[in-house]
Amino acid sequence: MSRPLTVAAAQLGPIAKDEPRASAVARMVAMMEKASARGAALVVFPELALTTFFPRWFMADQPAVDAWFEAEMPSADTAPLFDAARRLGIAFHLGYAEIDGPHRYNTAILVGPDGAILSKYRKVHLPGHWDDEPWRPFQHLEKRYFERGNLGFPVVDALGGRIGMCICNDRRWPETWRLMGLQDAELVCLGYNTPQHYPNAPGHDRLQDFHNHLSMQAGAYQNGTYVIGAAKAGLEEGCELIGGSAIIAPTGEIIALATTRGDEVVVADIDFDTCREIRKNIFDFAQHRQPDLYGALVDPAGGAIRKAV
Ligand code: CDT
Repeated sequence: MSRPLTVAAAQLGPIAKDEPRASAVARMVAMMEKASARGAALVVFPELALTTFFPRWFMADQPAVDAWFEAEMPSADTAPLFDAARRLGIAFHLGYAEIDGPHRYNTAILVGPDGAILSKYRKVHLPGHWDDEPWRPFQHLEKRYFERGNLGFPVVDALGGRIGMCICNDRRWPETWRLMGLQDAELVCLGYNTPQHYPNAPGHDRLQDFHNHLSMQAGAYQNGTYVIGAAKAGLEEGCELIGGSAIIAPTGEIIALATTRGDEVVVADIDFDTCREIRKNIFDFAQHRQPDLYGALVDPAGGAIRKAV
């Protein structure tokens, strides 16, 4: 049997601090049109795709923070994405800052070709710090501006396969992937904003692209799932963001790769049935997992194991 789908990663180049959402949305609609012309039925956009990556600035004034958030989806600014989905018959994945009553999340949605929201995910592994740290060349205040996501790691039946989502830093954590693997995910969509420079460990700057692909390729292989990773890339307000947007097969192989740090669409043909080759052989969870020995993974004191031995 075969369950084919043509999919796209839509990498965004930098978005300036003063670039209106309508302008970013127009760039994204142009990429949806390109992806559709190349046969894609799904386009994945990056994390926080509607604006510049605002957590790089410390803001004490809550209304100033809230100006970066979306109170409704779709809104007047984002409606053109939903209109394009319907006009082109194409699904999309979008990352944005969500305000829900008193709660604020780093969120991603999967939208069907009819413009209906099929699934929502709120980022769990928030990186960075809480307080103003002016020594940094740029800050990373996700811990301050967002709450931890409260929707788990949903995997839904859509577009002929089982589709899950995670966001940026989540991709570095094996638990993210396995929780979706346990739900038989066949495609994981994710967006990222990853600075080339990591102020806490500058020795890792040369490794950022490697660790990006390492995390996504390992997540794909160890769970027998496709991955579409879409970057916000390039020099954004003095902060260089890596590119490397990629579509990855369940074998862990990269099957499409962006080569610029600007707006770029990469497309690949996938077949959800390929996931079974990995899941029925190497990673047959029912046959080979040993969950009775994995308790420390979910024990809050798990980090103390080594000391206790
Ligand atoms: N956006 C995001 O999650 N970025 C992180 C940067 C880590 S350094 C604070 C990432 O994992 O790429």
